[in-house]
Amino acid sequence: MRRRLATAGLLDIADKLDAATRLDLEDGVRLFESPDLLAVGWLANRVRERLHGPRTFFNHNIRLEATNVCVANCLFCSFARLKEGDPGSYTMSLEQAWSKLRQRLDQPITEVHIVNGLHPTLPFSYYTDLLAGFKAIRPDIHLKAFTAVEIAFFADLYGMTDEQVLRALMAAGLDSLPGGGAEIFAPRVRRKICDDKCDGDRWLAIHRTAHRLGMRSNVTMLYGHIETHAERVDHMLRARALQDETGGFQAFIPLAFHPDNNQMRKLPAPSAADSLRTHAVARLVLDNIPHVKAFWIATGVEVAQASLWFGVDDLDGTVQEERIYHMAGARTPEALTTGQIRALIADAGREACERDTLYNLIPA
Ligand code: V47
Repeated sequence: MRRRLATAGLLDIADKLDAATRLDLEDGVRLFESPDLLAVGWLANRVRERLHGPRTFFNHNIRLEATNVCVANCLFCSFARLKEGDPGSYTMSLEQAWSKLRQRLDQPITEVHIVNGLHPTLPFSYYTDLLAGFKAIRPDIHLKAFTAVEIAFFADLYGMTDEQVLRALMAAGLDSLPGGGAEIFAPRVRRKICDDKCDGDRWLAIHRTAHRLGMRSNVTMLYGHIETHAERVDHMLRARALQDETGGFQAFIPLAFHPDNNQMRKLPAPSAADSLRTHAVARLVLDNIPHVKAFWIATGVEVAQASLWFGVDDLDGTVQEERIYHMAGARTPEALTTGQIRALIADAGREACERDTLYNLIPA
């Protein structure tokens, strides 16, 4: 393997990894630009197996997008509608939202993952009631809800600090923050693709506060549009720096850009090779974030399976009724059963482990 790593121009990086020396921006870019994808994958797999052996985590969750009305105009988004009443716009009543869980009381779901548009006129009580209502239906359910972009929007709209918003939502039942809205932290990219939502520094500051308040969270990265390899690595390094401070991130989740029905539809979707490499580089650069997740809805099931040999140890969950990716052209199923997830992990030669949101194992 050393000869192959040398030919790939990666021997010094392999030596750094062996010596537990951190990779820097230049190393990350070289991993993106090495011609030998399998050598990059081999290095990432070594780290993955050192951390998790063959274990591959997933959870039994549902997804809820309570409204797609959103004042932001992100170029990559196919889900949002600018105003209430625009064709395709919707806002669920609280009863409609709660019924998504109530209909499934026979299923041992452990998590509701909630992401919404930035709705300009709903009262703050809509969100606190939403959380409290889910807890009333299933007191033990974990509520992973509201991206940092939503938290920043609530703070500005309702005249609170970010911390006050987080505390109020926690009092209503919020358990952790999902990783959405991170996109690419670099200001050059953010200005072009999502100028009208919170910037990267505020996104990170909100997660810092959430961690200080005792919550865990995730961090995503939207890749395959206008960002450079250096901007991808820079994004990872900013997440790594916050993780050094707080230790509150559980998983890093690269999200493959889907071009249908949005303002960047002329761009091609990232290739399978790019997806495998991006997950692998994340595993190698992020030496302090325990899990790298392939969101199978975004990568496709086949790439998600292959990624389990490229640094990935988590596949998200059953999901059910996903809209953001399906409105952007995803051809993956809208849901998988836990049996199907177990089978696709086993088929990839890995060991399926059901977890809850905080990575406690759930016996099969
Ligand atoms: O922030 C929107 C992305 C994210 C598109 O924390 C798109 O466990 C690709 O954050 N093409 C929301 N991506 C989803 C998300 C997530 C997913 C799975 C697990 C977790 C977690 C979080 O979806 C947005 C944005 O980056 N997105 N539109 C699109 N056309």
